[in-house]
Amino acid sequence: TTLNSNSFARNLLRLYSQVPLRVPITLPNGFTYEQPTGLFINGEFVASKQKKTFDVINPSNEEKITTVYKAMEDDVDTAVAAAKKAFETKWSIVEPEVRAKALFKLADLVEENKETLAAIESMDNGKSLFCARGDVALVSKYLRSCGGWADKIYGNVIDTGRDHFTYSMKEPLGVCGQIIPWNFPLLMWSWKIGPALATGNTVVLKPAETTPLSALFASQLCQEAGIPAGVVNILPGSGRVVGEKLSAHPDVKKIAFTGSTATGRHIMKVAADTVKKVTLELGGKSPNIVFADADINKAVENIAFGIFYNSGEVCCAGSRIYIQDTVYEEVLEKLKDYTESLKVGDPFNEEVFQGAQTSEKQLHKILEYVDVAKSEGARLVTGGVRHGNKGFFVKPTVFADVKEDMRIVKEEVFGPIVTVSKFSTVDDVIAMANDSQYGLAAGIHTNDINKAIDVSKRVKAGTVWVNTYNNFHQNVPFGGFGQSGIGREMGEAALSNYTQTKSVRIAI
Ligand code: TAP
Repeated sequence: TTLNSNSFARNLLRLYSQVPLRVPITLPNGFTYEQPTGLFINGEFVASKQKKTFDVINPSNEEKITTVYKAMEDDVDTAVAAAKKAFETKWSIVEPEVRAKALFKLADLVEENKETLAAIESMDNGKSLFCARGDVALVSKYLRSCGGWADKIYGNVIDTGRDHFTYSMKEPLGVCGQIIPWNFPLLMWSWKIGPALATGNTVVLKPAETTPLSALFASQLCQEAGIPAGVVNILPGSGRVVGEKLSAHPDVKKIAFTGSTATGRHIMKVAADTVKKVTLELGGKSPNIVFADADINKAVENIAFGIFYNSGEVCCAGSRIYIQDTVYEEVLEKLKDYTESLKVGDPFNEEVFQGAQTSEKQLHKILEYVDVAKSEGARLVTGGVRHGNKGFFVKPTVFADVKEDMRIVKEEVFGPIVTVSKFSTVDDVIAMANDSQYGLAAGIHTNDINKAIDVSKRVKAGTVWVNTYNNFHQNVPFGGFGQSGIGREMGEAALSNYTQTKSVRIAI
């Protein structure tokens, strides 16, 4: 009885002590802004039906930032119904120019709010302001690019002889469920909603539980941009409840997911019951190759940027470095010095390159991989420890002299840890580079254009960077070969994830 009355009291307390739907938050840089904390459904911030909430933690100081409402299955039903209605009555039937204008306006609003958005992202995710500003810049460019596509979704007139008139159209799919990770919360929000909205779909998006703040803040900008109520719905909540329900929901016609390969595989299975279209952007273990004829100093900067950018929490991180034998010691020495020169710490310090890992779970996962690498016999060149004892910081870490069958070479760590291997011939390094279940990206550093073209052709990866790395552009498709995913984001390629072809034959 005591237990029952205790839980009754707890439920009552939950129902009557509601979290406000907006709270003032003072950012670490001293600025104050208003953070929405509700679910964004049908153009309004609302409490979850069951009044459940969760705390959002700042990974740089381990303190609570705020509490937000946590969506449950019944909230998913409400949001999907709102998105379905908005699809049928508004967004899919307007002149495409209306969608274009709204996306252009949204891009402008992101630009106008760029410092606030970058600061929210740094506070919530732990990434340095330097990285967060880069994300926000790409967000506005990408949304603008989507606005440009919105009125250029064309079908074909197909010659089928004199007795028929035949044409095809590209139609939207309907309500799209979108599930995004915590490493690029705002950027993934834009990669998901941009092409979906441009092609006339409506969305229910679930941000990662660790990082819900920027997507909630940005959904107000959707309203301001004139995107009708119900077109964009945001449901903070857990993957196992909200993500699962979206993947199974019969009124959700498509799932777009970015995250781990294991979760992607699971989502595909759940979505199979209702035969949803599924696009996946998953993990990676991307090779980054330095040939002896490269500009060595530039190559060193690129390979360090390739792994330590965004604290190593990048699906396409160049986490396997391959150095040609004749320059192996020289590059390794320079990489060690360069890595040790990178400033780690408070993301709001303008000089900091690498901020905090996003969660305590990631911190532990990364440090466990340090132990794995050591026990496998990899040579620790630098790093390999936590940085400080408050906040989830890890020193940029380099392991050399690894063997290709070690777990540290095979498995995605998703942190600032890189392995370095030696190779002698082009054929050898291609075999090593392609020996992976993944195929998201690859880097090549050489001054020989023929070698660059040859290796780019032979390496199995969705993106190949030559003499650069982690270099994104809104018009360039991004996505994986092999178990790194299905479908491409950005550029024209992203549009086909959100349209279906209808063929019409008229007998004359
Ligand atoms: P995931 O499980 O893949 O999380 C990504 C998103 O999927 C989150 O929004 C998550 O929700 C949701 N999710 C989790 N389980 C789900 C389910 N059963 N159905 C539908 N959605 C579900 O990744 P994680 O556990 O946070 O991180 C583990 C590892 O995944 C990392 O160490 C890293 O190796 C990899 N990872 C890769 C990427 C990219 S971009 N390739 C991104 C993140 C992580 P919650 O809010 O409940 O977490």
